[in-house]
Amino acid sequence: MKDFTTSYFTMNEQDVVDYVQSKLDFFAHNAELECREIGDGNLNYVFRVVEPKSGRSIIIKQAGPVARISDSFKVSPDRNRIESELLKLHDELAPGFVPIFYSYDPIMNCCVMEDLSDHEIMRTALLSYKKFPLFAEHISTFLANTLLLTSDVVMGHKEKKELVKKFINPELCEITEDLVYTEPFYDCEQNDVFEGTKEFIRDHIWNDKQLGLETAKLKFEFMTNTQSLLHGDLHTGSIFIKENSTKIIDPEFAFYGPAGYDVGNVVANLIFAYVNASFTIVDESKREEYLGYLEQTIEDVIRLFQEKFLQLWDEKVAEKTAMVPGFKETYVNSIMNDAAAVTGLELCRRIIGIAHVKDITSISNSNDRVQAEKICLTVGKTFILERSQIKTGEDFVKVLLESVQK
Ligand code: SR1
Ligand code: MG
Repeated sequence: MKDFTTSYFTMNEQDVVDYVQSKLDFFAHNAELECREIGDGNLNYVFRVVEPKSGRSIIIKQAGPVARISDSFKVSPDRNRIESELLKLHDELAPGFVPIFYSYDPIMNCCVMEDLSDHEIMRTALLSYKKFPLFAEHISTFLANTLLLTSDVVMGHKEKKELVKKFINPELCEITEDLVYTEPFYDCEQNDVFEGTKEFIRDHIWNDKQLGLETAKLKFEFMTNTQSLLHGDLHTGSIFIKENSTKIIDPEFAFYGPAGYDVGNVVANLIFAYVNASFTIVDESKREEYLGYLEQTIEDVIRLFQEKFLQLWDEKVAEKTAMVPGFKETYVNSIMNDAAAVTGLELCRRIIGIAHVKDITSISNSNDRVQAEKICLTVGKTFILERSQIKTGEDFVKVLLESVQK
């Protein structure tokens, strides 16, 4: 058996079984265990360990020294510490919305958590046109709690700055700065553009000077506004879901940034599901029904987020100047403007940049895929350029519907 106590190495399935048997007391001593690597994300290795006899299971997530998506991303395995710390904090701030966390190992850069195999990855579920009537309730609670309770509105400012220090995450932030805010907006070598969409991208994105200016402003907002402790990568692949339960996973991109970042990511990824459904549901009435469900979900997420955020503000506000009449409305409006901008950035970067989403890449007819990509880019661009006008859930849906019709 390899030594897990002195120096880090990336584990294979057998190593993980040995690790679980020698380092954890989750299973009985000498339990027969099976392990499979099940990760499908861009960065890490995820192992599911099962004891077939009892049916009990556990997840071990290990950060490798380079990203799975490409060796060119050398990212510190310390991201596993950030993820572990945030899963624990999220469990306090938004109980019930994260997997049970068991342990973190700073030598092996891995953490151990609840197996959520009875849930489904939300992106996959939406691509099978499933509906989750409680999702908007759940995600709005998660967003309002985690974003407000980690901000200067509620926390002591020194205590908050300590948290900023703990969640300094330069390498993962650099990935976001490059992949979300920079590369998609010029003809960067690392971009990965679908051939049929390239001309449209050149004409409507790369050659648009106003868009270039706005994305530059937004990048500096992302880098300098330490408003709330963010999840940092809250797309539908970071959400495990079933009918009555929503669990937010994978917060390794966590850091202090603009609160609208997480909100915008959720909305953009609902829009990817929307665009997918527009092209893949053949039956018109079923298509309209599912699109209507997604429109309503987007509207509800924003509306409920605002309601819960304002309510929580009244209950928890500790900063005197934040009690000044009119301030909380201004504050929420600016989160909405940021959320709109990030919705747009995410819609553009997943089409142009290196990290795509299945919602679009799985559209098998290439003419349809080009059309779908143009819609994402048109909607995305509108969200970025018109962000200051977007305040309510209805506004988000209106931008989507109007841009789809363009
Ligand atoms: C190199 S990582 C590429 C993308 O995957 C993650 O999930 C983030 O979204 C990141 O931008
Ligand atoms: Mg992830």
